[in-house]
Amino acid sequence: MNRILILIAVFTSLNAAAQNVHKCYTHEAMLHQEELTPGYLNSVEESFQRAKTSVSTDRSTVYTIPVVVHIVYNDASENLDDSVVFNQIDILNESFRRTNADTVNMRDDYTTIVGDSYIQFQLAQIDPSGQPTTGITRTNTTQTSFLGVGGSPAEGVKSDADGGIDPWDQSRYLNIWVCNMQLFSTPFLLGYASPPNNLPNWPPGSADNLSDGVVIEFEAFGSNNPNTLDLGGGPVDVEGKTCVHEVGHYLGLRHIWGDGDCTEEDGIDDTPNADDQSNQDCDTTKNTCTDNITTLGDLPDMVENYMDYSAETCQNSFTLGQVDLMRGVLENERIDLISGNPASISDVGEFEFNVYPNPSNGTIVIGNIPNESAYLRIFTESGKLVKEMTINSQQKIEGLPSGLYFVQLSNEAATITKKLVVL
Ligand SMILES: [Ca+2]
Ligand SMILES: [Ca+2]
Ligand SMILES: [Ca+2]
Ligand SMILES: [Zn+2]
Repeated sequence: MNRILILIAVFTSLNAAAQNVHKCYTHEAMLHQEELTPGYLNSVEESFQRAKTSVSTDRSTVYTIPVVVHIVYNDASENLDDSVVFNQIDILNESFRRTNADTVNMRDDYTTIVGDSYIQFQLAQIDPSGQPTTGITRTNTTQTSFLGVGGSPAEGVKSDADGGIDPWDQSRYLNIWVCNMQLFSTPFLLGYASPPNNLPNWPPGSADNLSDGVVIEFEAFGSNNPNTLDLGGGPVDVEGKTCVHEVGHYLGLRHIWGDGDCTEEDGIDDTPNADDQSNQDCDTTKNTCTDNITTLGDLPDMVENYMDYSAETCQNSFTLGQVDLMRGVLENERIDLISGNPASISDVGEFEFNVYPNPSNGTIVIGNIPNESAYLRIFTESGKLVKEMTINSQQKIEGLPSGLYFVQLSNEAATITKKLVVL
């Protein structure tokens, strides 16, 4: 399909939804993908159900996801400062760890079903070729808007050939592209994301039409963004929660109202259902569907949930059911993000350990390890695993050839990675 046709298709759906701003295009993007590659929705559904049945019973291991933020800009205002990126990562962390100050606004109805996901985010410290990085890329583009470019809704931003930038290894990094997706100088959508879809029955390459990751309209990124977000009805409050919502999709969550009336729900037992897109604001008086939530029964529509379409100013939590599903996705479909991933390099975390001497001549000692048993992995600069073992105390490693290595230690609390130079 050529660009003009896609743009017409997108524009038609804009008219249909004129009274409801497209805060997020994920559901529409999935429907579009289904047209291109029939079976996609079924595949995502199977993935979702599998995640649901393999939810984690352990909610306390901290998972750290390496993130690369691709700033793709035409106008200087779109070239967001590093401080906006850092701010957005902070907001992801406080939202997913539920340390955000506005949780005090949560109504009592839900306090027993919301919580910390123990999922956190960190700008990548090494790039796919093993080089040090800030985890931020900047691409100057001739595209004034990516809406309809390279595949609906804005897939061109994910491709060098269309004026965007190719993803980093999508199994090892969460790729977030930030760009202009305006139509007639007005943002058409605030973001979209790809739900997990790594099923073995999926033909190789067919998901290329919806390349994995998250895309955010540039004015909706971060809470300290100097640009004003105006969807045609005056300035809108921006608190960085569009990105939280889209990362929720990326980790398998659906819209809390299930993209339909009271007969359609999100597959999560502890989230109250709602009528079709009923909440575009912070209206706490609505109760549009009758729920049967364990021990709680019926609850009002939950405008406090990140996966609603409510205003950012009232969103402050995920439910524990949502937490379990996201953790299940990380432990299955997206396991490579968190396990054996040299990209998840971290010098700070739940514990500390030593690698010495560093630089070394090929013989090192891993010391001060966190507890009785930890799992050691050593990767080369290019990510090749060269040693792995369980260690119980100080461990000597000999015979490492010259080069840059990543020494990674995991226990139940965290995975920490350190750089090692062998001369
Ligand atoms: Ca519904
Ligand atoms: Ca539900
Ligand atoms: Ca209800
Ligand atoms: Zn959404």
